[in-house]
Amino acid sequence: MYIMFIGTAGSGKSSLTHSFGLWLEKEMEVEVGYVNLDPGCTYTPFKPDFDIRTFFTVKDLMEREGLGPNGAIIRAAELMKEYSDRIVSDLSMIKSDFMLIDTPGQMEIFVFRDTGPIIAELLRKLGRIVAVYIFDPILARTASDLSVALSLAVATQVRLGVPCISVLNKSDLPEAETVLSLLNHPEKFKAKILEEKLGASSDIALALADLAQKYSKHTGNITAVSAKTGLGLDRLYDICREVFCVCGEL
Ligand SMILES: Nc1nc2c(ncn2[C@@H]2O[C@H](COP(=O)(O)OP(=O)(O)OP(=O)(O)O)[C@@H](O)[C@H]2O)c(=O)[nH]1
Ligand SMILES: [Mg+2]
Repeated sequence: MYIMFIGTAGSGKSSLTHSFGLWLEKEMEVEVGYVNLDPGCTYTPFKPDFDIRTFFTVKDLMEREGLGPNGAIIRAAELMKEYSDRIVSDLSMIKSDFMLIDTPGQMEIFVFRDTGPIIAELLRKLGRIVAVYIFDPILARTASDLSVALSLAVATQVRLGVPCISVLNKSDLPEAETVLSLLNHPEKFKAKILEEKLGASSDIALALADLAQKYSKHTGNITAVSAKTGLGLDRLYDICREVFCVCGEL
C-alpha cells in the first residue's frame, strides 16, 4: 500500500512519515519503504529508500539556473513531472508492505500543479494508494481558519483523485483540543464562526464548514494523531486499511 502524506508547510509530513513507519515496523512487524519527494528539504528524519534529491534539489536548481527560491521550487515541480515515470518505476522496485511517501513542504507545488495527480495516478496502477491529509492545529486557531483548512483537504481529494483521509496532527498540543471539539460538534462550529463576526465572509466560512461536513461523510471523521507522542497511529493504520475494505479501489 502506498501512503502519501500531504499538508501545509510544517504540518508534520516528514515527522509522521517517520513515526508511522517506525510504528508499523515495531507494532505490525511489516516491511516499510520510505520515500522522500521533497527536493527542497535538507534533512529527513527517516532513511529514504528513494530520494528525489538524487535527481535534483531546489538548492542546485537555484545555483545552476540562477533562480530565486520560489522560481527553483516551481522548476523542481516541473522536473518532478518530467521524471514521474522514472520515479514510479524506481518505487515499483522497492519491496515493502507499506510505502510511506513524504511530499514537498509547499503542498501547492505537489497538489495544485500536475506533479501530484500524475504520480498518484501512476501509483494507482501499481497498487493501493491512500493520501493522508494532515491538519495543523496551529493553522486553525479560529473557527473560520478551521473552515479554510478543511477546504484545503477537500481540494486535495479532488485534485489527487485517490482515496483521501484526514488526520489532525500535533494532537499533543493544547490547540488541538479546541479544533477537535469544533470538528465533533458541527453546530458549535457554526456558532463559533458567527461569533467571529466576519461580515459577509461568515457566509463563505459557513459554506466551507458545510462542505467539509459533507465530505467527511464519505471519508470518515478526522483522526487525532501525534507524530511526536505516537498517539492515534493505531487508528491511522486501521483507517488506511478500512478505506479499501469498505469502498475498494475508488
Ligand atoms: N508538538 C508536536 N510537534 C510536531 C508534531 N509533528 C511535527 N511537529 C513539529 O513540527 C515541525 C515541522 O515538522 P515536519 O515533520 O518537518 O513538518 P513538514 O510538514 O514535513 O514540514 P515541511 O516539509 O518543511 O513543510 C517540527 O518542529 C516538528 O518537530 C507533533 O505531533 N507534535
Ligand atoms: Mg517535510
